[in-house]
Amino acid sequence: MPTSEQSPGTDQQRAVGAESSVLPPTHPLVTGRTSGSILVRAYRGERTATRPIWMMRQAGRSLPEYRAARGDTAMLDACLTPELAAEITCQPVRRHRVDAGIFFSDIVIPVRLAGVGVDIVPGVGPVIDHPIRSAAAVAALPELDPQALAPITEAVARSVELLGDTPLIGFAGAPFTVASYLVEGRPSRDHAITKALMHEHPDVWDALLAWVARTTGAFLRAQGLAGASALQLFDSWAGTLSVEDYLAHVQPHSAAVLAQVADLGMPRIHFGTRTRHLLVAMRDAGADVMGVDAQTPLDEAVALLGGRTPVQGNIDPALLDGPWAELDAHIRDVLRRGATATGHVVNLGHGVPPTTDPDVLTRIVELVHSVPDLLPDLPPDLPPGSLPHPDGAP
Ligand code: 1CP
Repeated sequence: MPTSEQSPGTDQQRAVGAESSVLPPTHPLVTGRTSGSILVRAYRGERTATRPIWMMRQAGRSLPEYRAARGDTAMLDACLTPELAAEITCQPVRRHRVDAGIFFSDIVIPVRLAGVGVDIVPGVGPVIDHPIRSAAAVAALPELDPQALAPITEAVARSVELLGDTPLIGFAGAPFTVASYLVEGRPSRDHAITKALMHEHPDVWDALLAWVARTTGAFLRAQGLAGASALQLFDSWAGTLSVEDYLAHVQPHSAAVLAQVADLGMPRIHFGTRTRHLLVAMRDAGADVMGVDAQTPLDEAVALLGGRTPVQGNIDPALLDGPWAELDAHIRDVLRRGATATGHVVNLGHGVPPTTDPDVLTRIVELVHSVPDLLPDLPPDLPPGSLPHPDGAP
């Protein structure tokens, strides 16, 4: 497996699923249904003749068939209704012919399943009944009963059945991003209350993130065991942290989540926005693949990571509504830069905006599949940080 020497975990932990004794014999990585897919091969650091593509937030808001299937069902109820969640998971695969399904769920689902009062308010996002800001509130957080994950296991199994040879990607929110909702109580731009708790009460902070890591790790593991072929950890808001704060207060907890699924032997992808300065630290939390945001050119990300970590990304979602010629040129540039990686899975730099015309997404998939891999020589193993930081920081 071509990952850096700095990345924790042994070769054995990254062995292909077929060699993992943990996965059930019916798992698609074990039966071979998805282990030879271009997605899994690219995640494992192989160059594929056609670049695989999927898009974050490909399921959901941009699709009329999603709005029809969901009807009046509340978002979190839809996630916890296995037939519906599986149907919504498959919709973008049928329509766009993407190379993976992303499980239809949300990062707050394990929090809800543990018994914390949380809802997704239309037009707002996750809202917590009683924000968690004290030692007492953290101590009172309920432990997730593994039985509560039954609807997740069932929805994943149904999705995998419907997807056939197309791999399913499972996901979870990373401790910092999930904790930021728990502490703030709702979406926040600056995460000020969260960062105050981190600095003023580091013990309370650590206890909170350890709870999130256990809870969200169990959610992620359930998806892997039930049939997902890769697992992505979303630390969407980690980019607002300095490297120092990330290393001291966040990385150990994200590492704990990734360690909870290491023995499954499936690719683990780690992603956050505005994380150029954190790419190496996030990889070193135990990721096999790094998701790259729209602000970081892929070839720079590859070099920062030392040249051997497969990457995922990074079409700029801001260009999706613009002229096709500009988007076409941008996608070809992404493919050129991505060709410097050992493995490259094409994606957006962040999620599909709800207003995006679905036909544009289909056209993107067709374009990516029509461009043959450029297969230049791989770059030498560059030391991390060999390219200047864009902000002039070391
Ligand atoms: O009413 C609706 O339709 C709700 C919109 C919606 C959807 C479709 C939310 C609310 N979540 C989801 C599904 C979802 N969430 C998926 C699966 C679908 C797919 O990707 O195709 C995934 C992977 C997520 C993950 C998620 N939820 C993240 C991490 C990814 C990212 O975008 O950075 C985050 C931060 C959330 C929280 C969340 N849930 C929903 C919203 C609107 C938000 C963001 C709110 C904010 O701005 O803080």
